[in-house]
This record gives sequence, C-alpha cells and structure tokens, in this order.
Amino acid sequence: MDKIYIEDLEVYGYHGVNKEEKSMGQKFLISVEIFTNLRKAALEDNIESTINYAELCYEIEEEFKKEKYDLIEKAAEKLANYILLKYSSVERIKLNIKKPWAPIGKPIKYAAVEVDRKIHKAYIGIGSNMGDKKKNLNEAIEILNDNEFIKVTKISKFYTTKPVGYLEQDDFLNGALEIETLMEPEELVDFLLNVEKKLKRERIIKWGPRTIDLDVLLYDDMVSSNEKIILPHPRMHERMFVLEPLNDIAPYLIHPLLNKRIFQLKNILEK
Ligand code: PH2
Ligand code: MG
Ligand code: MG
Repeated sequence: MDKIYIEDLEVYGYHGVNKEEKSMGQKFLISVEIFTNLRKAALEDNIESTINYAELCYEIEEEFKKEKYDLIEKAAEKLANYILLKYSSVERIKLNIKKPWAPIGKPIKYAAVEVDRKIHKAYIGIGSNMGDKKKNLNEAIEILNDNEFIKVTKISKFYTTKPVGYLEQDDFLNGALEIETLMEPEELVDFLLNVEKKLKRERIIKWGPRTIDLDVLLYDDMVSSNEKIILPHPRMHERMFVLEPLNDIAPYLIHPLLNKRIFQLKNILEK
C-alpha cells in the first residue's frame, strides 16, 4: 500500500499527568504514516487528488492543541480518529507521538506511543416485533449514525418475516445495515446492547418478542469465537430474515468461513 509520511512535526502542547505539564506545556513530535492509494494523484499530478500534507500538518497541530489530556495515548487515539474520519481516502494510519522533554528525572531521548488504526466495515442485522416496528428500526439506525465512531453507509429494505424459533409471537420487521466504524468488535457489541437498552428492549424469553434486536453479522473478514462475539454470526446463513436484507446491500460479499457469497447462501437456503 502507498503511504504519505510526516515525520516529527514539532507541536507545543499541554498533555501530561503532572500539573506543570498542563500549565507550562512542552514540545511534542508527531509522526504519521498514512496508508492511501496515491496512483490517481500520481497519474493526474493534481493536489486535489491526494491529501495535502501541508494542510494536514496545520490540522494536526490545531486538533492536538484543542484539549489537554493526561496521556499521550489519548492524544494519539484522538488524532488518529480525527484523521480517519476526516479523510475517507485514508485506509489506515499509524500515528506516533514523542515527548522529548518528558519530565521523568532521567535522561532519555524521548518517550513515545504509537497507535495503528483503520476503519472497519461491519454488517448489522436489525429486527423488531413489538410496538411501532418501523419506527424502532429507524430510531436504532439514527442512534448508530449519531455515534462519532460509526457511519451507516447502506440500509436494506425492511421485510416482514414470520418468527423463527419461538413461534408464539408477532411477525418481525427485519433489515440489514452496512456500517463503517472505528470500534473494535467487542466495543461494537457493547454499544449495540446499549442501544437495545435505550430502546427499552427487555430480555425475557430467549428468541422472544423484542422492540429491537441488533446483531453483528460480519466484521471485516474476521473469524472469531471469543466469549463476547462470535464472527461471523453463527446462524446468519440459516436465516432468510438475515440473508434477504443482507443480499440487498451486499450480494457479492463473501462469508469468510463458508467461502460463499451472500446471494449464493440465499439461493442455497431457498432450495
Ligand atoms: N430473531 C430472533 C429469533 N427469531 N425471527 C424473525 N423472523 N426475525 C428475527 O429477527 C428473529 C426471529 C432472535 O434474534
Ligand atoms: Mg437476533
Ligand atoms: Mg441479538
């Protein structure tokens, strides 16, 4: 992958645990490695087709000085997120912050942190079978979009579906979403649980009625089986109420374990 580098941009800032660091400030050195495709800019020789590193330096300085944090970890995370969200052409960023004057009473060249971040693409199954179902789905989508670390990039049609599993309940309205997110899978699950709570979902019967259900179906091409999240969703390929809406927004997406595209899984299940 192509990259743009900025090395050791000097910025005077006020991050630090000690109160003198916050009042007097000190020198920081900020480096970024920006993973982005440079071919278009190279072919066109046009500054509009790339990220202007001069502008970027000014933006980094301004963003870095906006707040005072205790930790350079926090400052690095904030800056990396800011750049990823601002520039959609950035696929990944490594951002390094050095503190050459770190007041630790020992001679060091510098103390530093580096974060390595990228935007992830995930697919979410949404469903509701209580109250105003359509309103519940739309409210959930709005809450997702309002989160600074999530952008809803595609929304499927909504489908009325018969309950699967526990049958003594009302029909569902189901859909699927594509999102871009800076959250890690576990964070995303926690966040979705909170949205469910906010929309007053009560977990009484397993697979029973719910105002809103938000399930992570796929996250990049990650395969995982940790306690908090199983990826891909272990039952997604058996459920038409998942595959039908997902097929609207990502028919050619490949299920990383079954090695089949969504439209193929849907065809198999229809037979
Ligand atoms: N969700 C379930 C169980 N059964 N049936 C339909 N039709 N739609 C759902 O979203 C659904 C279900 C558990 O999450
Ligand atoms: Mg579910
Ligand atoms: Mg669920």
